Amino acid sequence: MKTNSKYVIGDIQGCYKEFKNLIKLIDPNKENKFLCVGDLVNRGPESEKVVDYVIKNNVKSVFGNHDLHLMAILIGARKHNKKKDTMQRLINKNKAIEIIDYFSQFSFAKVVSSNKKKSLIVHAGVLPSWSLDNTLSANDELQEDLKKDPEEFFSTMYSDRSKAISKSTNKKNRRRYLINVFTRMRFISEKNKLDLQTKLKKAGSNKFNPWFSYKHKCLKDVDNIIFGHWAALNGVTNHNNIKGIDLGCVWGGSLAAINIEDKSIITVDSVT
Ligand SMILES: [Mn+2]
Repeated sequence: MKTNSKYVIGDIQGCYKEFKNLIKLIDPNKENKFLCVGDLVNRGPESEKVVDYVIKNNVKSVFGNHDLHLMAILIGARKHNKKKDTMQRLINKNKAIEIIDYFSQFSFAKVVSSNKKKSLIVHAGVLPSWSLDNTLSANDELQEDLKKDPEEFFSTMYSDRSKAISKSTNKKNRRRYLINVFTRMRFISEKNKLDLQTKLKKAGSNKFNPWFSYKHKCLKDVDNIIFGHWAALNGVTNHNNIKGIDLGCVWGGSLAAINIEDKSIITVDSVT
């Protein structure tokens, strides 16, 4: 295994055993760097162990929808859904402040450089019309709001806001839309309207296409875009510079890490 490489790890979702197996493969001598594509927690069996490891080892991530959901629960803006969520043991540990403090350092979009290659890391995606500057300023806008008033941020976060909105109109709706773009988007129309209902490979209507199938302005500024979130794709985007790395570990698939330099992928099988 090469040393001094940089990797991005796919959606862990509480799959601690697979996470540890993958780290052993990509970072046996603790010389490589990695960060996560978000959704560290939920749906899987051991979110509490993943979070412990992440905090102890200073592992960084971009925000996924499930990470934000955990923060909303810990802050009291949302209830743990017993039917769908699997974070009760994590919540019972009473480490809300520590976890919120740590997760608050994450961003919605992050640029990682390795030699001459630049990659943009996001959980779900970015708008085709965004330059890298636009992407990073949308990230800054959200991060500032989150830090300024986390309670307000999380109590107004949940919504299927799907239509784009300009800066001057309604701040809450704009924030909801931007959060949905970065952490939940799969299909989008030419007018930047999101279809947040479909999780499969095909949209419900032909007005909507996968966000990565459009021409992306920010690929002028970065070499690659790396995302997770969309397990049904099984990593297939048919795009040389936009790479999906959610291989559905929590659904019995595998957990992936991509080397940002040569885009090679290393996987470990789900153990469940
Ligand atoms: Mn997700």
